[in-house]
Amino acid sequence: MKVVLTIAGSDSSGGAGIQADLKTFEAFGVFGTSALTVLTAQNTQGVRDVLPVSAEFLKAQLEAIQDDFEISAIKIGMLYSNEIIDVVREFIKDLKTPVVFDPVFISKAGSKLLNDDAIENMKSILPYATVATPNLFEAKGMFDYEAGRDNKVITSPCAVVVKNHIVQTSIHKKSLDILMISGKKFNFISPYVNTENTHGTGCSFSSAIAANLALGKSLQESVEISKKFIHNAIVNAPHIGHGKGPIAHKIGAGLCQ
Ligand code: PXL
Repeated sequence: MKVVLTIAGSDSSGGAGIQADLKTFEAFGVFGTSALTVLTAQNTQGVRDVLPVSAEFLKAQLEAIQDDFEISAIKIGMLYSNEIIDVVREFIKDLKTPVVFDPVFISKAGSKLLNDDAIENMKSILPYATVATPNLFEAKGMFDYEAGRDNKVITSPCAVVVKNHIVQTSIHKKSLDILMISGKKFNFISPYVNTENTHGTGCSFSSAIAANLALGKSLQESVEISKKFIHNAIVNAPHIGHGKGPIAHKIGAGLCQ
C-alpha cells in the first residue's frame, strides 16, 4: 500500500486540515500519515483559537515518519508561521517525493490561518514543490495573479493550479480550475454548485492530488480526478453544522473511481 504524508493543521470540526486529508487518503486507497503544524479550535462557523506546535516537535514527527516509511507523496497545508515554514522547507528540500503545496491563507469561514509576516516566506516552498494549489485570493498574494485581468500564465518554479474561477455562460455557472505548467494552461471545469458546504474543499482537493500522484497518475490526471472528487463530495455533503459545512469524502471519491 502506498504511504502518503500530510503536513498540516488539525481542524477540530473534522472537515478541513489533517482530518480532511486523512479522510481523502483513505477514500482513495492510500495510507495516510500526518505531521501536525498547529491545532485549531474551530467549527463550521470559524476558528476560535490556534495553538502552533513547536519547531522541535514538528521535526520529531517528520523524522519519525521518514525513519519508518517510504513516502510516495507529500501534501503541505496550513503552515501558519515563519518558524513552521522553515522546518517544512528544510524537510522537503532534498527529497525526490512529489509535493503538493496548498498555500493556506484563510479558511472558507474567513478566519486567518497565516501570519501576515509569513506570506513572503511561503514562496520559499515553491522550488521544492511539484504543484501549488492556491485559490484566487492566495494566487493574488503569492503570484500577483488576477482572474480576468490578463491572460497571464503564472511563472513559478513548480506547476500551479489556480482554483475556483467562476465562469458564467449564457445558461450555466461553472467552476474552473486552471493548471499552469511551463507556460501552458490546462482548464478543468465542473458545474458550479450554489452551496454553503465548502469547508475543507481546498484541503481535500490538494490531498486528492497527492493521493493520485502516489498511485502513479500524471499531474493532469490527478487534477482532473480531484476536481471531480470535490464536485461529487460537495453534491453529497452531509449538511451538518451551522456554518460552512463539510463535504462527503468517501462518497465523493467512490463516485470518481
Ligand atoms: O481550508 C484551509 C484550512 C487548512 N487547515 C486547517 C483548516 C483550514 C480551514 O478551516 O482549519 C487546519
